[in-house]
Amino acid sequence: MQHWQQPSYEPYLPVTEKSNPITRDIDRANPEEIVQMLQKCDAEIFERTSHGNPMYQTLCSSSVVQTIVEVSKRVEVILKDPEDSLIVLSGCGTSGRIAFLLATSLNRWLASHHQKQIYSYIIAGGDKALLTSQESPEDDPFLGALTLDKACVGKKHVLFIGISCGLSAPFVAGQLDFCLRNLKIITPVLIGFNPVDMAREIAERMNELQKQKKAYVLNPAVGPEAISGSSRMKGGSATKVILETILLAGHEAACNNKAITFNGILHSLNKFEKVHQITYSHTKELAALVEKAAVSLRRKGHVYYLGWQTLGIIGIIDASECIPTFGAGFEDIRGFVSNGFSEMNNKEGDLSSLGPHFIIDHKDFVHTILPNLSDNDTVIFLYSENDDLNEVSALAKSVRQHTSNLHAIAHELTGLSDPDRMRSQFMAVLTIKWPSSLHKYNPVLMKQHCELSTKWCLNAISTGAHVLTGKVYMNYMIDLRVTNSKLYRRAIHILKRFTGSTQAYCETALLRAIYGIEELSDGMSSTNVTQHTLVANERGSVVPIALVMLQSRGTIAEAKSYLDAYSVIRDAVAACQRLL
Ligand code: F1P
Repeated sequence: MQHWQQPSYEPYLPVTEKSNPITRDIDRANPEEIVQMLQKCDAEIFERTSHGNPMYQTLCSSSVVQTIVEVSKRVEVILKDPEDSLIVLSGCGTSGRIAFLLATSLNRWLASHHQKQIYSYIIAGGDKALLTSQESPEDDPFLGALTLDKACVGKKHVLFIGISCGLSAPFVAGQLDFCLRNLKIITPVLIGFNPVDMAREIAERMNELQKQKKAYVLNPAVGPEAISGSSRMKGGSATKVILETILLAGHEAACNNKAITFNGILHSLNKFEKVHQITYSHTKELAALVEKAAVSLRRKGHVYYLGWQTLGIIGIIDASECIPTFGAGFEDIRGFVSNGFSEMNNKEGDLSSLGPHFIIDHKDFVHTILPNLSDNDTVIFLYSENDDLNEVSALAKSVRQHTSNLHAIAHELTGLSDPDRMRSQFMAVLTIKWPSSLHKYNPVLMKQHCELSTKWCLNAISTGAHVLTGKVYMNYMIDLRVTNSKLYRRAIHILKRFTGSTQAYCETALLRAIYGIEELSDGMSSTNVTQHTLVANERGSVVPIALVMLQSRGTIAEAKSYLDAYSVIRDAVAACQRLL
């Protein structure tokens, strides 16, 4: 049995919030060790058995595979009768971004085959949440229900897939509640990675309805995240694997009459496991990129991902998530995609007028970033053989005039391109060769595999670089932004974990740090969590400040001046423990 599966291991935490024993000392690891730890953590997604622990089902458990079969059949039905039908994918943060990516990709595919585009996505906070963190709408169940209600107007058959890795987002819970009140029209599916008894009550209600095939819950345990609670990593990847398996099976059944079977689904999941193995067989090259990115961040330089098609979008998503995850500056790691918003194809169109966070086109990179690029910056190209390699070469040439620190992650699919010509353009190219036996020249499958592989590489690069710059303590991101109820609970847990103080004591310290006052008024402590998180959104370092206050029994000002002296979180925590 895995260590984290033992009932005594962090018993009060759901799986997605537990700390992973594999990465306990990730903050002391070198780049290669970091990548190896991430490889092991991600391998848990495909774990075959729960080692006799009936509490957990895994992705390949027969009950999970069977539910995937059932949901795929629902997709098939909708695709065969698309009039007045809709498939809605919805989630918050990373889950919403994955929903967006899949819905837009499949709609594009349907359009190119002259079929009705039946996918729609919802992300809490609207399209600006695709590129920036909008955590507070995540806590609003009514907003969730309202948005779904609007999306369903005039539809007779709706398959709703709500994603919440922690099975905890009130926004998605509100939508599921709406579905349960409209079961004649909507079939709801919930995707997440905790057992239902560790989740919101709505998940249990859905579990009951599953027996009558009116609702479905897909909730395998995939193990704790490499950085505790960072569901952008395994949570996002596992969501992508499950949804792509379901949707592809549904499409092949509807368009090619390929029956949806238990073994067929298992086969598709096994292919994704192979994607994991192939990607991580490049540990050394990946570790070199982690190192380069860390050096750039340490020198106050930047990391730029320049990608083509959806690989560019994967880059933008990974980069934007570093801001809420690591408290990174928005300039630190940035992503750009060829053709900007026309490639994104998002519902609200070109958002570039909203400000610098929404400047994502290669052309913008060339105009605004390129002139000041230096060797302190790391540039990583993301492309596959299916992209316009002349365009890739031309941009590489322009970048090389400013920095030699230019790398690429390239996907070779059929071996038709001329890899040597491309290789000479970069300092190093991490070439991932995909055996044709894996994708059988199916363009949808090729794309899915390249995207997931790129996601794993970039998650490793951005996480590894921040770990190496001292942002993480053990495998906890202590300096998290406390911007919604889930993150508020996580912050209190971290304070308890490192100080041994009581829940009440930790919550008071957190609120003092959030409101910046020594004595809380009665009104303040009784205000609801949403109010606290709105204030916390405006403040920096609230959790480290609360931590030092708890350890040193000092004032807010003392805690702040103390933290200013340390840039490495483990050093700050160790030093403040010495204060006792
Ligand atoms: C949604 C989410 C995460 C994000 C952060 C806050 O989580 O927005 O994507 O990384 O942790 O929550 P979930 O509902 O999918 O668990």
